[in-house]
Amino acid sequence: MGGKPALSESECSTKCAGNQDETCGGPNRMSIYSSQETLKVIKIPTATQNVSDWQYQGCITDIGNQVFPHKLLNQTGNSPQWCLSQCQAFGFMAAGMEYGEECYCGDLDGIEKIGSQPRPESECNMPCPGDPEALCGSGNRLSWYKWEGDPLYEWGYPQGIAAGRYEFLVGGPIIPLIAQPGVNGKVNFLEKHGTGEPNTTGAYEFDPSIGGDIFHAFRELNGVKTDVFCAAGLTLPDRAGRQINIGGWSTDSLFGVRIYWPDGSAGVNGTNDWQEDVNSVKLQRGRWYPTGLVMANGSMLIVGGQDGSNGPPVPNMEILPTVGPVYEAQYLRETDPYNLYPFLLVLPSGGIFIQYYNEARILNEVTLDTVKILPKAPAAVNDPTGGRTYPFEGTQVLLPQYYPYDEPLEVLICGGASRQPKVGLDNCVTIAPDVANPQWTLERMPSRRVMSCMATLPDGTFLILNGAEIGEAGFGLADQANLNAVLYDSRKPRHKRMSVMANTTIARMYHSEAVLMDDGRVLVSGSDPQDQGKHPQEHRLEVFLPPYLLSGAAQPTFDLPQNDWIWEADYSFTVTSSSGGPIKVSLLGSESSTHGSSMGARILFPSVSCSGGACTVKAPKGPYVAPVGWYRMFVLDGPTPSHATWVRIGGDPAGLGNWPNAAAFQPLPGLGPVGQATLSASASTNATEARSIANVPLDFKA
Ligand SMILES: [Cu+2]
Repeated sequence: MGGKPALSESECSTKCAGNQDETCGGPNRMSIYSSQETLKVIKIPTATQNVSDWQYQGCITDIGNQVFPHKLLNQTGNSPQWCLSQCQAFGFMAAGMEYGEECYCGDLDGIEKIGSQPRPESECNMPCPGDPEALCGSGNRLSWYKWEGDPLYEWGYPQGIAAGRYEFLVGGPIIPLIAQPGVNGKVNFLEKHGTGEPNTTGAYEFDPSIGGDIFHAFRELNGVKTDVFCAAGLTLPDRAGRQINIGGWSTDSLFGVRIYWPDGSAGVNGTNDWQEDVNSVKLQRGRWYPTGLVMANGSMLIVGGQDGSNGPPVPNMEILPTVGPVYEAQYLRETDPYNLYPFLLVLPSGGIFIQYYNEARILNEVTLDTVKILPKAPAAVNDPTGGRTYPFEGTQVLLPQYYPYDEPLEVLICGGASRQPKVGLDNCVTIAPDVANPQWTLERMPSRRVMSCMATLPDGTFLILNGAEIGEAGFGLADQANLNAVLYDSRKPRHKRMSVMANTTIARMYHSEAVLMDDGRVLVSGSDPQDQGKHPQEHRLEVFLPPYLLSGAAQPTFDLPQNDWIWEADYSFTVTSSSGGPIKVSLLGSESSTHGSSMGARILFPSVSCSGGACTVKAPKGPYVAPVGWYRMFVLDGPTPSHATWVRIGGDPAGLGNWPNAAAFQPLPGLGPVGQATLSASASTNATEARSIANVPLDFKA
């Protein structure tokens, strides 16, 4: 420490006591021998002034390690180079080293918040273990640096109506575990057993056109026989747009397959109930916390879960309607219990994307074998073992696909949690799975969020909301509700896409949901935290009004005569808009929201041409760009969306309209065009080219 080479060899001139022919140092001089070829002389450590665009700022106090809150420990490798590059990768623009081995990442406001004070340079005097010529603070002293390159993130802070607005909508009869918009323009709610008032059926349909009238806004549905806690939901591509609910909690519930045929219309109650008979139609494996996906061939892939409360993992997948045995996936076994409600989607390449815990891969849609393993998703700067799926629970959506759909599809995942300690992640990650060498891009979020929800909006933006800053998903395991909504706008440059929007006053913790309604508002529901009363069991429904509904512009209207589409065909519609300017069309995949998982969500912007109010839209390419199923079509007049009209794209190739052919599920909608489904409920005339499930190739079929 502090040694340096003497000016001349002659300063080591004292003869050695045991051998007068050799010299052994001199006054305050040491003769040094080394087993290395050349001895590396370490200079007196000094503060490194800059590392790329990081600039050294000085030595400051850091009592309690709070100035920059994200702590990394590196007992052998800490250095300005190492520490600052870690912080930079996760979007932190202030950082420092302390006590030699400690690295801290944070933000500029940390210094003021904590009241940190400058200290003489001499107090930051510990060399860095990874670079002993550099200084890394000392006890309670930070050598701190500021990023002075292009900002690593820029967030928008819109004011007034540009920030959107939360509004109270209506009290609810239950806490919906699942919220699912239906082809009848209503939103279906399912609750886990016992969340609502005693003796509810656990199933209610909410009619947004009635809205705040609690006595008429909800229709109670019967027929759910087992517990949907915590199941998956999808909309079937059949002509009726039936909703399916899959899996659940314990015994028969685990195997549950429940179906609802949405009927009625805005302001008019339907009469249909849920249908369920676990003795005639059930999963092959019990699944608590599974995910479902309508595949390109029109049948369903159901993945993962656990065998009930505290049960063993169910690290496999199966097809519905049932064909073949289950497909075992070792990677799901190895990542249990952090892979529940995995994220699934159909890729334009024809593969199936799966993201689970902090891993992701592409599966062959026929064999379900892995085609490509993607890099691990980064989590927290100080914890690569954090994750994105339950219980670390972030949310995944797809970024918009624009005609002619030749840009690689990108997946967006926001929020999640680190493992040690369990803290919400303050970043989103994106990846384009189909490109040759896919890499995750990380963008800082303005706040931490676990149990995030994300609503795909018709203008191609995404509303990130709900959840908590601390903890993980599950009962009583999270704290510090995140009351702020963030808007993610994929049309802006990366790292500049997020805006801090309006706040709510209602904590939306575990089992809260957010779905877009047909009128363009976002329905925000639930919270079932069971945390000894710290946060309420939340029955109130709110809506979030995005800025596009607050501008005062009238929502355009349109009339679409044909809503049963085949890919790449042209469909005419007429638009009435107040601006008379150019319009756009978006198509939003039907979604079911539970646990922050928006199963089925995607958004496409097809080609549109208009002459006055007479327009033509070209249906997207299928079935990998726009998988079969129901979509909501919106017309956009500038930023302002119309109400949605539901369209089906790609027919019902798996013939689900004739499934399940069991007594409890009669009448079936049958096959054929959309419009007639309600006219002849039990007819099953085959008007479209249907591919039966038996013809769906599956290599692993027994
Ligand atoms: Cu749950």
